[in-house]
Amino acid sequence: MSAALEVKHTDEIISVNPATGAEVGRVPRVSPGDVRGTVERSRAAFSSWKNTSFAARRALVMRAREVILSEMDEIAHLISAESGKPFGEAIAMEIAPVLDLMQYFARNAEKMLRPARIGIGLYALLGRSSKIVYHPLGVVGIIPAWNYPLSIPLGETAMALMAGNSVVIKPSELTPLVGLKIGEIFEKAGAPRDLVQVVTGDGRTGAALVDAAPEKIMFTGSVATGKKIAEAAAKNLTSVVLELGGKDPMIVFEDANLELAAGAAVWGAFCNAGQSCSSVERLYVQEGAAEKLTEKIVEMTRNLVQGSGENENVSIGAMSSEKQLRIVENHVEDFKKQGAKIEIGGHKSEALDGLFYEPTVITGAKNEMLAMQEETFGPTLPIATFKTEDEAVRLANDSEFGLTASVWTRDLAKGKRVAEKIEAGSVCVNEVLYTHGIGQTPWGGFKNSGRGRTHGREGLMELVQPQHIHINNLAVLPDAWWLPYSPEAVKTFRGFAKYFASGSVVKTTRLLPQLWKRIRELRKR
Ligand code: TXE
Repeated sequence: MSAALEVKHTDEIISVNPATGAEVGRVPRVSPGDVRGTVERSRAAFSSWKNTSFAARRALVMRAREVILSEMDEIAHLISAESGKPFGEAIAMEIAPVLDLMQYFARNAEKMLRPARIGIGLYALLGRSSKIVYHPLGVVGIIPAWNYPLSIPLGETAMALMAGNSVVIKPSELTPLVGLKIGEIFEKAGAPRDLVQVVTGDGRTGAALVDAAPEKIMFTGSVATGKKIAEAAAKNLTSVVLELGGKDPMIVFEDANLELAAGAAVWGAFCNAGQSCSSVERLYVQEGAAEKLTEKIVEMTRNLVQGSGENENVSIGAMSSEKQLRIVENHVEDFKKQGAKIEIGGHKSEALDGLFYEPTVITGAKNEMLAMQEETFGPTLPIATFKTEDEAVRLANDSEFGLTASVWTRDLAKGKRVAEKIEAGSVCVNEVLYTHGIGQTPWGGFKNSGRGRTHGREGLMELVQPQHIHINNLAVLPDAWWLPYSPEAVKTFRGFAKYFASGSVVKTTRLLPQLWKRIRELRKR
């Protein structure tokens, strides 16, 4: 592969189109000192933004949507040029879902973050009440990967802003111009100065952002880098949300609609050239349906056009980097060595220059094989078989990862039962891959697939700090547990343990005479 397709290590990063090797643009590699300055400016922007009304925040996010809509094709071309994905896929899988997420949080964050009264059981009988108020955190540092260079950081940015935070994004070194575009979108939308800033660079710039102690880090990428970030963030007690890899299983039972399941498997494994954290990386089909399903999958795969993302007839674009292509080659080689069969594909595309790997269907896969355990992140679809429901669940859960999964069956009761047994953050029945696009629902993984959640109510809660406000609405008597202690106090505390802590009003009435004695004792002192 030509050197032009590598990221060059100079004080600037040259972004190249992985489909053609052509330069897309150049950006600076921002130094650690400048990153610190950026975070300081972000903190200053936060001090005003945190006081804005939800209406003002909503107006900004909705204006940013308008900017995106007015530049939709230009943005989709940029995504396609930097990442290699088809132009149409950039619209379908990045722009449309993030626009939906933006309008949802713009319209609903206020309601979701409204101060809420909470039930405090018997303490309410003592005239107390409690409510939760949600405060913004401060500076949110967003470190995304290259596979969804617009939708992941932009969605997190919109949510962070709605919660009252300021944002610093360190985009992937493979897609820095899309990252800068996010800053430009908010600038055009009239965001206050320094509210959304973008620092371009590689891992060192990312590490500098973590070291600059923002209040939160939202990271998407590999497990190895996720661990490094968690360790570095711990020095400042910065909390992190980690969206790491996946090895997502698709389980197809004999009673499934095989035509649909085949289409879902082909899209789920090959869209974005297989570089989605929720890609179908392992397909388990019940023995009786294996032959028919495989035939359909191979036939559909044969008809897919691969090429430059600019061509609207292209379904499979280039891979994002040479490093990623090598991983796919190694995994396919391993499948071959271990005795699995390549049904179609299995090579770097010879007919095309650039980083293209043929969509590849493999049968005879076994969980013991390396590529059934490590994340491939490429256009491969390994197929294995199972006999029983229990075996399917066991095979699917035999992984260090647990991001998403899907279960295919016409028996919805079985589908739901199996779904709940799968160790994954998001499990679909008769659907595949796309739930990251539903911004209303929480996104995140079990096991090594991550920590914390993005999206949904749970994701919004990652971007605020809850404050408990507790009020003694009567406040005329001392509390029985105040100092000084005495034998009367100890008697009362026993009563608290036996009656009050039971949660029962009836039992607690037995405590009242003793409670009154103790309060009188305190008042006399
Ligand atoms: O990710 P990295 P890479 C998986 C996939 C892929 C592998 C490696 O299996 O093959 O990860 O991809 C920044 N401190 N996923 O190398 O290195 C870096 O600049 C702070 C799954 O691209 O994790 C980039 O912005 N930041 C995943 C981001 O981290 C650092 C999506 C991701 O880089 C840093 C992508 C450091 N020390 C890859 N080092 C998914 N869940 O979707 C690097 N970075």
